[in-house]
Amino acid sequence: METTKDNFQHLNNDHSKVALVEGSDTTTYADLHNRINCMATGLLGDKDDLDEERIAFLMPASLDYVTMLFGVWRAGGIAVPLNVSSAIPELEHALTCAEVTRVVANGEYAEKIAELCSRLNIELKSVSDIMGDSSGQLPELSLNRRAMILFTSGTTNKPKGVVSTHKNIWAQITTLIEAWSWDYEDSIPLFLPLHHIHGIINVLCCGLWAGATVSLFPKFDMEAILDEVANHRYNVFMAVPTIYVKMIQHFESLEDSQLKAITDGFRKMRLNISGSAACPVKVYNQWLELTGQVLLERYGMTEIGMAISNPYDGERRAGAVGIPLPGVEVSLFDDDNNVITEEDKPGEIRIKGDNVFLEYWGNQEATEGSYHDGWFCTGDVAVKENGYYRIMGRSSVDIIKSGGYKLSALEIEGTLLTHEDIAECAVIGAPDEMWGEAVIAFIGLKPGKTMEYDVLKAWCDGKMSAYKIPKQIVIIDALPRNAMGKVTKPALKEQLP
Ligand code: MLC
Ligand code: AMP
Repeated sequence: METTKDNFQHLNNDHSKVALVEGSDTTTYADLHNRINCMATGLLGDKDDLDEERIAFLMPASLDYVTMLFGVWRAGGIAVPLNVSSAIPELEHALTCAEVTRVVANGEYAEKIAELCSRLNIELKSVSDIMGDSSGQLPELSLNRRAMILFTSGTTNKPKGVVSTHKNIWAQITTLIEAWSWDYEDSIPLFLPLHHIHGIINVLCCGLWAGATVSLFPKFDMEAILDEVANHRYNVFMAVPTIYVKMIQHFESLEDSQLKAITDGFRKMRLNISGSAACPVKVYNQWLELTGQVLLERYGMTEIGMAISNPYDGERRAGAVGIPLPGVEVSLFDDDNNVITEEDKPGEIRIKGDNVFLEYWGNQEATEGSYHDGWFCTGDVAVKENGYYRIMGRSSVDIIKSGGYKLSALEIEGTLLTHEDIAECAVIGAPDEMWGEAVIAFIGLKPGKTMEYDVLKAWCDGKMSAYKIPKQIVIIDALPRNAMGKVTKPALKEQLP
């Protein structure tokens, strides 16, 4: 039987290389290994195996976060990393949907979630409450066991829980280790949210698998990160396009010497990667001009990890996502489910491979509906041009990508419709230089009502994560509808101010 015990070799060895940096604190691989084992032992209590118990944790990137993720894995549980910026109704959905039985959080995050845990009758503990003093016997786990649930928005109202097995995670990591030449000498900053695969798999897990050093930031603290870049602290950098746009804008405010120090820091790196949303060609060119780095763009999804990437060695083409990663099968299909073999003809991207997730937790219908003939259907449309895939967009107008976050227009509409003055509404993503797409809500009010944007924004606060709150509202007499009564969102896009 293939088991997880051979994974993360560097995390299984007692060596003194620094694994994590957090401010001025460092943790070696040996200390991290011990801490994870103590956590796994504490989580087990008197059990031999957590048997896929769902254990959620609400904490930003930190030593505790890493301890929880790997501790739950080693004890045989399913890790459910929660979004630290979620509003309470969103956390409630995640906890109930994944049937979580224990939540781990410290300090302000424990305070945030305490009332909810008590209402849902879920045990809430801190890291120190659980951590054992020493490491005990840990279970041997088959690679086919479930390991993690991440929430992803889709064409349904509420986010679905994507279940990945240890084998899926192993496949998602090892393909990137090979394709991007991850190395023991690498050093990378991690500032992305840790409830999504970009931060979890591409940065944290690949870094620790390779034996590299990962510097943790609780959020994208641009000045602190750029200071370290200027100090030549990192040789690999991974971010969403919005972050490159923000840095390029920030560079305009710098004095020449500061700018030179930072751009030199990037210039000396071995790799800069962009993904999670389309990287505009303009940004690719600006980054090249400023730093000399040819951005490597890649394409992925929560359900599949990374699937397509520009090559590490070879042409990194602007506006394209490249070729299938090792071990990942990619095909384009037309509307009649026929494989497209010729170039320049668009079709839906479908994926096969060990990287593809197991199921949506507790939602067999959605799981079955997302496959066709054994292929996972991504809903993304692409075209192959001179051997490279180029993403053209998504088949659903109800999915928005803003700042690298996938948002469901239907979920945002569902919340807005609970406002007592709103009669009808439709949410769309409008092209935006900074965010890729910005959330815009078209709102029809009940008779005699008026609405100010700031008042609605304040009302949304606490009901949804800040990045889902519409950036703009358009008050409209009546939403355009087709003969079936369905709102025609493309017509709305044409009415954008
Ligand atoms: C923040 N804001 C956003 C936003 N993030 N608005 C739209 N979209 C977003 N993503 C808003 C806030 O509500 C706030 O509004 C204002 O911007 C400033 O907030 P901030 O918190 O100071 O912003 P910042 O820290 O700069 O955050 C921007 C960001 C962040 C780009 C760093 O959004 C981020 O970390 N995005 C990465 C998401 C990610 O990892 N996606 C990967 C998913 S996995 P106001 O009005 O209050 O000022 C995946 C698969 C794959 O996609 O292929 O990788
Ligand atoms: P998520 O569900 O949050 O994992 O987001 C996955 C989605 O992000 C994909 O289905 C794509 O729509 C989008 N995406 C990821 N990488 C890229 C990219 N390089 N270009 C365009 N879209 C991307």
